Amino acid sequence: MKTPPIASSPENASVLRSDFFWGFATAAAQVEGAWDADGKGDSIWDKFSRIPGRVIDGSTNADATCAYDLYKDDVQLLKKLGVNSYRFSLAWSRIIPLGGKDDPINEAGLQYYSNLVDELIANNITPFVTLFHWDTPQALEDRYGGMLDQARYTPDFERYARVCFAALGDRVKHWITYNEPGVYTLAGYAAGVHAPGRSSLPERDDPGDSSTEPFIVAHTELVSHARAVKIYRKEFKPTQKGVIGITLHGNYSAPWDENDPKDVEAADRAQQFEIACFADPIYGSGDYPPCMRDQLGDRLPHFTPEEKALVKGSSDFYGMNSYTTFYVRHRDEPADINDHKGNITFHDTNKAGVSRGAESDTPWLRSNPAGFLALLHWIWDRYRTPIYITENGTTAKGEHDWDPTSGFWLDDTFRQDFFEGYVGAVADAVRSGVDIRSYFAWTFTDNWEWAAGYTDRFGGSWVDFESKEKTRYPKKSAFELGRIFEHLIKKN
Ligand code: PNW
Repeated sequence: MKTPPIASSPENASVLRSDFFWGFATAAAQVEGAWDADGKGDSIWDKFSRIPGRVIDGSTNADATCAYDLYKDDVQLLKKLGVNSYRFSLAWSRIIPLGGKDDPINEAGLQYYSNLVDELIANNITPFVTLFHWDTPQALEDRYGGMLDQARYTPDFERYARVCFAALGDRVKHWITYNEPGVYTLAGYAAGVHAPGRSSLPERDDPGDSSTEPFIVAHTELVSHARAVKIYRKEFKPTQKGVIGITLHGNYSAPWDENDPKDVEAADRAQQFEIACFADPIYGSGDYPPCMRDQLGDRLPHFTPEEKALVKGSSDFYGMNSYTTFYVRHRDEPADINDHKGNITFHDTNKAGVSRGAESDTPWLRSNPAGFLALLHWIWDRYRTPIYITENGTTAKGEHDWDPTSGFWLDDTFRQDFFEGYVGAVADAVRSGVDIRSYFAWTFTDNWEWAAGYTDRFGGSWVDFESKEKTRYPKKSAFELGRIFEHLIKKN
């Protein structure tokens, strides 16, 4: 793995296209709060977070950062940070409280998003809008099991998408259907640690089947994504002229022993299970990777010929979320029935004892710009599709103890170094021909980090969750990122 020069290096000056988008990303359930305001319905995360023991600090997202109320202030803060774009998601149950195709639309919910879009555009900030960032309407979960029922779910998602395109598409030109279908399926239906909290562990979770349900749900996401894209391209794109795609997560997997062909193969297989599972059907072969079929057999759904034709080519860009790198080792034993990762083990150090990177404040996340660079090349070489980086960022140790009354700002050197490294990788990849068109840092402000509650501070701004105003204090890295992109983006 090659460690790229840091972003601020002189050779990176003006390497990014003049219309490169940079900004911060958020998700509705993590920031909005106002969980029942103005007619909003429950999402599966509203319900899940109220179940004792599900969120590590016992918090719910009922308030989060109060972004629903504070959106005008937030747009001013974004402007001050100098971004040219902002990625956020729509809460389906705010727009259609019961979720279904025949259920009523909540005009107040739509109006909120319309106002947010207007406010962004008035401040020269381009909106990137995600339709689905994990918050399925609870009513659909209750009605038919949500995404487990592809036949009933898909028309509901199509109708929701159509309502959003019709209401916002005159101003929104960048659409993302799903955020990280892979994390939604594995955390929600295999591990059971995210909503809707199903798995093969009935003592703790709702009774599911970790060996089949994640793949059923993944299939539903792929097909319903493609149907929403078809609607956009046919009914809206001709006049609205926007682009639409999906965002996939993926970390880089490096072989534990680079001289062992079985580890080299295992590392590539890990990426096929995590990334190609979704990306091959859309950007590649049009089907699941053969190594997944080999291991999973008929537990992996089959695309009908119609589905295959629909899904292949159904994304105008590759939406990429990535955070870290793991060392991966092959296993000699046969795969467990509940294995979803390609029959491998993950390691923090490789055979030579080299660490996978400096520790953040989040156990799975370590800083590794070289792995990020390698992953950019892996994705580009395999799919040759323009890449929008839609999430990348980190937590940093010690931020919970920061004192906002200290009079000094939070000098988050760990995160500044992280950005220098990872954005340096973006610049390096672009210099060698990879087509990258955006970079969104995760995340705008500290927020409600799903099952980790308020214990993970990923923000570019520090939030005083104790204060009624949820006061935001920009961290130094947020300004540094602006300086970096000023250096990198070509001036017209
Ligand atoms: C993303 N992993 O999830 C989500 O899109 C965000 O909503 C979330 O807040 C952010 O990353 C930080 O966690 C991920 O284990 C969760 O590799 C876990 C992983 C990757 C992404």
